Amino acid sequence: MKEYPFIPYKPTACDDATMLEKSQAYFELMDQRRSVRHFSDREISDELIDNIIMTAGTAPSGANKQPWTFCVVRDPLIKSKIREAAEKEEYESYHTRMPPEWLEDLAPLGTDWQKPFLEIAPVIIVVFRKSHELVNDQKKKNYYVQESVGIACGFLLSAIHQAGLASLTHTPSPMNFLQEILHRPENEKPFLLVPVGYPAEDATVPDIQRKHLDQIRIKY
Ligand code: IYR
Repeated sequence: MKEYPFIPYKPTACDDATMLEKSQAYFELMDQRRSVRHFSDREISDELIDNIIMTAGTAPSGANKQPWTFCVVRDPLIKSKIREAAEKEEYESYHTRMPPEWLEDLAPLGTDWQKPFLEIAPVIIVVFRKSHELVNDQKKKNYYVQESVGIACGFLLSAIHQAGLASLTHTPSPMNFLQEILHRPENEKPFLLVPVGYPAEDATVPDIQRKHLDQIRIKY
């Protein structure tokens, strides 16, 4: 197998004070991001979504396999099918599958089995992970797929927020129905469903707190 040619790499370095300023500004921007469950139906452009997805596609991945597909759903009929299937699973989850402890943990957040945002948000991005590629009918394995796609989703969420839009990480469970509704091939499995849009005028979010730095960082 041929090696890639190696090219010089110079990240956008600047002086220490500017770096500190930029890192502070980025933290403050990301600290504003919240999961939103109440969306406006206001449209967002294809170009905006394409830039966001290109940003997600810059994520590192095992052996640079980029084992992801981002489905952009705007079609109201497909959105209503997704809502119907998701609510069916979520109804079962909330009523019979989630143990009491899980329901107790969710109660302060006010979630339930109903997911109107799946029809209201103008765009749903459904992220698929590719366990392998099919090259001439041969299975070619991908590596660290969960990690790679998880990182890409992080990039996706930060790009959505940076553009000034709201999103939700939604994981109806199980979510195989997405593979069927979106006609994805056998090597693609649904990973995350992300409604994207403007928050509704009267959108609210729970007043949660982030853990303090001392609770999440250990120095050696
Ligand atoms: N998937 C369900 C339940 C849910 C689970 C967790 I963990 C959350 O942080 C939020 C919701 C739902 O979307 O309602």
